[in-house]
Amino acid sequence: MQLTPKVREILSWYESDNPGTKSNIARILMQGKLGGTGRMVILPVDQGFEHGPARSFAPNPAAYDPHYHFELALEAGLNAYAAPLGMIEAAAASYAGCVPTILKVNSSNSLSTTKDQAVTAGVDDALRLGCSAIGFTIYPGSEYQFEMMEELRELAAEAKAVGLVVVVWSYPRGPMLDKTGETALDICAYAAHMAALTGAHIIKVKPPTDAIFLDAAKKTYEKAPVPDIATLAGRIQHVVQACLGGRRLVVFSGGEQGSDDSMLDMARGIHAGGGNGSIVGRNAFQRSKADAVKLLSAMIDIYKA
Ligand code: FBP
Repeated sequence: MQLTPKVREILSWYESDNPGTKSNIARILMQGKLGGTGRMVILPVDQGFEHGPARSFAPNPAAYDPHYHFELALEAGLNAYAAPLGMIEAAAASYAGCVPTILKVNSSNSLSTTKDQAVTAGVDDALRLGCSAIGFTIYPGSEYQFEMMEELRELAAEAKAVGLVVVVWSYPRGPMLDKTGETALDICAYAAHMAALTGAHIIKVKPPTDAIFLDAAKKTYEKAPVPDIATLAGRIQHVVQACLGGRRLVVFSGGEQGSDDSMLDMARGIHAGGGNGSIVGRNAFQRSKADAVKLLSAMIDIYKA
């Protein structure tokens, strides 16, 4: 496979990584309809763990079947599919080598009152299942944030040593953050930066609002305002900058079911701000397959432009 100049450039950002990890980054970047562009659309299906099976799959019961998500990722021409151990194991043989997979190695659930996640899979599982990457969530701001970061340190070192990619979901939450704070621009950029500092190759955050939450940061933002903070593109650009000056891949999550138009607007903002793409779960698998493929294709067309 001939890598495009864009993918070669991106690989050059990862100066300490071995050929195995670089090959796996390339595998994700070269896959699907956005292959070679440096942009990505990824399907994450860990909501069954995080929110429960009915809340996740009842809107489109076909999505209870683990095979469905591989088919969706393939039909839509996505770059990768991310899921917890059981989902990948249940379809591993049928789809071996078809689409790069990201094994989600920690998980939370809606029965917990604490902002923490359990480690539910390991690097050995990722290798056994032919995954390109491990995925790990941190909750900056939670009472357990430091333990989560320490777990990530160990798993990331192990993954990198055997040539896997590390994808970090960085979701601020915890006692000092209200709903506004969780997606405020300063907090989102901070969370993305911390993920980059833990050694993530690919960073996943929620799209930021124009709120500035931390009192300690307000003065700085007043003195050095974020250009175009009123637009999603301006805010995305700030988050990209926080990802080691744009030297790390950053993708933005889709959120709860929204209209096609709202998803396309989001993709336009991410594209214009220089983000590397979207990681869209509920807005993909809660629609019928035909509707999901249509929406994802329209998003892909925006990223291709
Ligand atoms: P969605 O596109 O469905 O929002 O998926 C992205 C994601 O990060 C999932 O991987 C995760 O399960 C979910 O969001 C967590 O959502 P929330 O923070 O709303 O519980």
